[in-house]
Amino acid sequence: MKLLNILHFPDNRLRKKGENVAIYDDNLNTIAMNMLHTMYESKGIGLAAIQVDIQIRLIVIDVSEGRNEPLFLVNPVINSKEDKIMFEEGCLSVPGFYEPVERFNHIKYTFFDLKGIKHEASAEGLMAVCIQHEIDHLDGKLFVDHISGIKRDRIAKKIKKQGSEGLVTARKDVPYSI
Ligand code: QAP
Ligand code: CO
Repeated sequence: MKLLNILHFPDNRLRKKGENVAIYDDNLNTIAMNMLHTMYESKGIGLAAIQVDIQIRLIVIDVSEGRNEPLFLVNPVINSKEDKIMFEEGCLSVPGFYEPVERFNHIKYTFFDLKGIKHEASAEGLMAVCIQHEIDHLDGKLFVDHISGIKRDRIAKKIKKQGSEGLVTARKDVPYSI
């Protein structure tokens, strides 16, 4: 398994959108496993393909205590959302910064698994927030887009200054494609 390089805000590549996955093959599975490995190594609970510079609609999540209940969401879509809440969020692409964001506490969503089988599910609390956060990534959106522009600019400046590139180091010589 490979550790992938996680892009950091304000990298423009985080603004790209993910394409729907059409082929469920070994390549997709390899990307998913490498993303999961990278997320666990980075102590994250969610990671979207866009964050590792792969422009497909794929998310890995694990909000379990034991960090042994991974979820792979391909082409996820939220069909209903209810009950607004404020949730303190962070992001592997915005290391060291946490801000409250308005989200929904209950969602219903559909997704495909790595074999291409469609599922319907519902989520609440942390899991629901995490799915909303990760789907934002697939649309080029970050949690800092939900906070004030002044705060956002200040965070961008600090991340650039600390040269946080490479908190998660990975080979940059292996391109992924699908
Ligand atoms: C998104 O975020 C999320 O700053 C996933 O130094 C966050 O995994 C959804 C992380 C909160 C819901 C609630 C952040 C790790 C991980 C950092 C993450 C850091 C190390 C963030
Ligand atoms: Co994120």
